[in-house]
Amino acid sequence: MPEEALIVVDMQRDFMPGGALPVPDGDRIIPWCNHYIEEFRKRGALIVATRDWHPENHISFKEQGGPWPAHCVRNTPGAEFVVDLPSDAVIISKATEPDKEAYSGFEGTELAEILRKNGVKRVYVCGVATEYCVKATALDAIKHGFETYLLSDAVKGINPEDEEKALREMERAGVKVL
Ligand code: VGL
Ligand code: ZN
Repeated sequence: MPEEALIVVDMQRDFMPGGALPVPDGDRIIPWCNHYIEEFRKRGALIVATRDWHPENHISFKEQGGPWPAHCVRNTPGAEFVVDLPSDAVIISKATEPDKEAYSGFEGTELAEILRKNGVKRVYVCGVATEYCVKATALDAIKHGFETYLLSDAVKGINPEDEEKALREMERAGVKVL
């Protein structure tokens, strides 16, 4: 049983430069994420990829009174992964219901059960955006009792100050920032 899991958060086209909700320089961490996917796969870790998988009328979209432009609408090119995932990667779709927002990969999904069933004790987190979905996922991982590491060279935030704050907040909660 793999004691470890790599959780790649929301590495999707709409979060990259040119996408609907771009994370500045988000594409610069693609090679790092791919590197970790390969390394963790070699050491037998479970590879998990979360994705924002919104319906067209999602509550977080401006048209519905939410904070964000429409992004990562399920089954559209903007929702596609931009990293290379092995065929046995576990794909976790989140925020799939019109009226529910979910930044964390654990929220409203089976992620905690899947990790537990696979014997996972330690999780390593990378992806975007640091101060939103990465932070929420790492904090929930701690709450669920997993030893949690942040691969800080393979995360990217929308706003540098918020990203810095998010890193401190994760550290205070017990996330080990590598
Ligand atoms: C995210 C804003 C809206 C994220 C998702 O992946 O961090 N941010 N939806
Ligand atoms: Zn979203």
